[in-house]
Amino acid sequence: MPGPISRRRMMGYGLGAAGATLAAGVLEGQSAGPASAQAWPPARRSARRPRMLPQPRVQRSSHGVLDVRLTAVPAVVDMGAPELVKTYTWNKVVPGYTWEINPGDTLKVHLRNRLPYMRPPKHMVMDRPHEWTHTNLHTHGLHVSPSGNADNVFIDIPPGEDHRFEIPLPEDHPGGLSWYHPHRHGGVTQQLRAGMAGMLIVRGEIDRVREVRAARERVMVLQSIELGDDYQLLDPIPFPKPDQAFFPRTHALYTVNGVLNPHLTMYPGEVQRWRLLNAAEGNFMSLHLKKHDFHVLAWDGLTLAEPDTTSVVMMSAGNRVDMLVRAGRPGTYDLVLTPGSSQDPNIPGMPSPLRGRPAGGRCPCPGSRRWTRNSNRGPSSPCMCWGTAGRWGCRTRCPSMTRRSCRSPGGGISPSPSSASRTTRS
Ligand SMILES: [Cu+2]
Repeated sequence: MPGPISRRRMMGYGLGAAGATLAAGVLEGQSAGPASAQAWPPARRSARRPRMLPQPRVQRSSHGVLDVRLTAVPAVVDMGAPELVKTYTWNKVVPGYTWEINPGDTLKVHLRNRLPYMRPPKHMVMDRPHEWTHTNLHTHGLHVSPSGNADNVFIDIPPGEDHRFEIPLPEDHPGGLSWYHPHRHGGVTQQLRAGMAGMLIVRGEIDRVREVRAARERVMVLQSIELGDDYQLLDPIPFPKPDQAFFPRTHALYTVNGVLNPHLTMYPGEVQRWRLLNAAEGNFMSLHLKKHDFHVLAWDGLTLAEPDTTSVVMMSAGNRVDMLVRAGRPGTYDLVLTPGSSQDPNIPGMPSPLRGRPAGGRCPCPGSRRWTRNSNRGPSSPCMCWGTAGRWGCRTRCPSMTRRSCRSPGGGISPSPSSASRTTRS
């Protein structure tokens, strides 16, 4: 691992260019799958939007211990979507609280599973969704023991039961970003797409660099919350029919700290430290801030030898990025999030939000073989085409689909996303 960024390396290092609008879109698709078995309170309209970027509540260690209670529980959450969202949460919030801890500390978690009871499946197949309301805890990124009552992903906590985890961190644990999420096989995807994830910050040397310490910190947990027609989490379908998905959904909400399209304000010239996590299940997320650069300090909790200046960061699922951003001239700038997925939507059982009536037509993308358009949603509905060269091709919205935006070789995220505020995924 490269050494931490020293103060000397930081000096004379100019940060590039403001007020930023975080853009995380709503994807509309067609109805899929049965209603959830969960009995939700009646849906109400969501309030106030757009809104300022909230920060998850922080739980800090004291006297060498971070002792928290973590409850897996269904809740109704206001994400700024057209309706309130009914989903599974940690402690009734999405994302979960931010945990902040020091090297040598012990993390104690009293996990209570209050998700709905499920009957054991008649035909349990290991690689299909099963017992998705059982849970456990993984501290993704921590260099800790994977056995006993520590970061043991084989622990099973059925609904109604509790478990006490005790996870000591080594004294020489590097500072950086990790995160926590359920890792109980059979239900990981279901609980991640519900929103059960939180940031886990280990403080360390990088935090003591004066320029880094001076920057105001903002945590940004990027998620893809997958929901049915009524904005409720749907149950998985372990044995889907050809036109069904394992994980049915009609809405995918790309949220930042649990809300859609939040706004963030900075003073001109102000430097902020943005600490990002891609907690979406199986989604890449590409990010860039209009007319600004990112100065990346660390990836996945590993501090770089020197800041890496870039205009785009591409985060795979589970990636964490720590960066400095300097606001430029006064104005409003979009922080554009372009999601993508390696899952080919043509494979039966794979989640496809765009499983609409194929409208036909010749695909406008060079070298591609198929073009499907969700014809129910009018001319601005998302469409996509798949290249023959790769597992997945470009995706953009019909009206602006151009040759240029489709030229990513072998598939990939379109280099010129068509919309800042509405985004699509496979
Ligand atoms: Cu993980």
